[in-house]
Amino acid sequence: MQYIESGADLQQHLNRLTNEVKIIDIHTHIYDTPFNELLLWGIDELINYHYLIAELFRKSPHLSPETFWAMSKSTQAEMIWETLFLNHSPLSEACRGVITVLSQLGLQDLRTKSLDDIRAFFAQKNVADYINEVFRLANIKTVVMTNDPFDEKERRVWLQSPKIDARFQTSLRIDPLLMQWESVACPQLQAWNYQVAADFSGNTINEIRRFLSEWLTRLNALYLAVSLPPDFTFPEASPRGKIIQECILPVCQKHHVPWALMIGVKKLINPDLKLAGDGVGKADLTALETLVRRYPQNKFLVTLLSRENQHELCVLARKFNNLLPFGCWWFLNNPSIIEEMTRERLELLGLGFIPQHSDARVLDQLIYKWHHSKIIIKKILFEKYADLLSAGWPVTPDELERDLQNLFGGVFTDFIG
Ligand code: RAT
Ligand code: ZN
Repeated sequence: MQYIESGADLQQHLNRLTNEVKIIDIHTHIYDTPFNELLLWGIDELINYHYLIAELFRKSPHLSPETFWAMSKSTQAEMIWETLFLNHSPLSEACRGVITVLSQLGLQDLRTKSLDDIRAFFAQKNVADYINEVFRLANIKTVVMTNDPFDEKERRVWLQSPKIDARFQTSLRIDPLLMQWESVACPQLQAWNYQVAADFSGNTINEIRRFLSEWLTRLNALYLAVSLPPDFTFPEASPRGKIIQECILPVCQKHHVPWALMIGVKKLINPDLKLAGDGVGKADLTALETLVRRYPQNKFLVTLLSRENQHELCVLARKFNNLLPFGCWWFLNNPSIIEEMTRERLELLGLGFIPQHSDARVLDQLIYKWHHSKIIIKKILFEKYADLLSAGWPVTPDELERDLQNLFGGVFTDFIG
């Protein structure tokens, strides 16, 4: 058995293995080609990312949201490019991401290029080939899409039984069912001929179950997902509490799929900013504790938006093996916080967590989200394996490879079974 005995060797093996490991990206917002315009890619989409739109408004005190939203997408991109990249150095994580993508795609001498030069570079690409190129550069094995039957454009595609590339896996996302039962989900289900009533009379519960079952089956979904506010509580005497208890939990159990809870988003705290207008709040994890304790037959994938909740989540996961923490979500997907969270999770959970997901909304973002995250994860892994070596437990290259494959995919596939 050949052990890795020096820091230099450890570094070398980690460099090689983090480059080579194939990633399962368990939460994204990208789509395969049958979804047509829902698949976002290219420079204008990259620049119009909602993370950057929020940054644009900070730097443009005289820009009104109405004016901005009335512009064409290309004019919006020009304004963001000029404001965030040319008039200031693009130091934020989301800005740097655009630069990483362009560099990794092979665009050289970026400082000599205009936005139109960059557009010309993308104009030569064919989307099917470009998906291959991005997956190769980011070393992605599969991505899990976020599939929302309440999105009419997406629903229409699903009803035509599209042929989906096996690299694109699915998850059923049902926010309106829990967050807007009376105003959106109930009337929508009625319009789709489910026999439901806002007051849950008659056959409503069975019909909601039928809706969930049909869509889990239609999508062949790996999990069911929902994003929840920080004040989420459970149990709760509300439509949300009732649907969770009587529909979500039993249906997930029956289909053997985990329920992914993404908790901590304060929707539209600045409505003028639209998708860029959401905020964050610290959650009370008593609700999650109750769920994982009361429903040992259910599996829960959980990501929390507030930095302050992360330690508590790790402790809860130590007590309940039906709970799997995943990713550094949204406002946490920044080097300093990824570093802190990854270290904390390794210390409390060993290799029993999913360190990252990309949340890519634009195909090309897979490149930077993974490139940036892997640098940090590798750094923390080096530190932890070096500590283990000092403590008297050197590992072999094969063991290192096994561990990395678990972190970047195996833990998830084992959990979903
Ligand atoms: O990170 C994001 O892009 C957010 O806008 C959300 O999509 C979030 O990740 C979610 O899935 O709700
Ligand atoms: Zn997301």
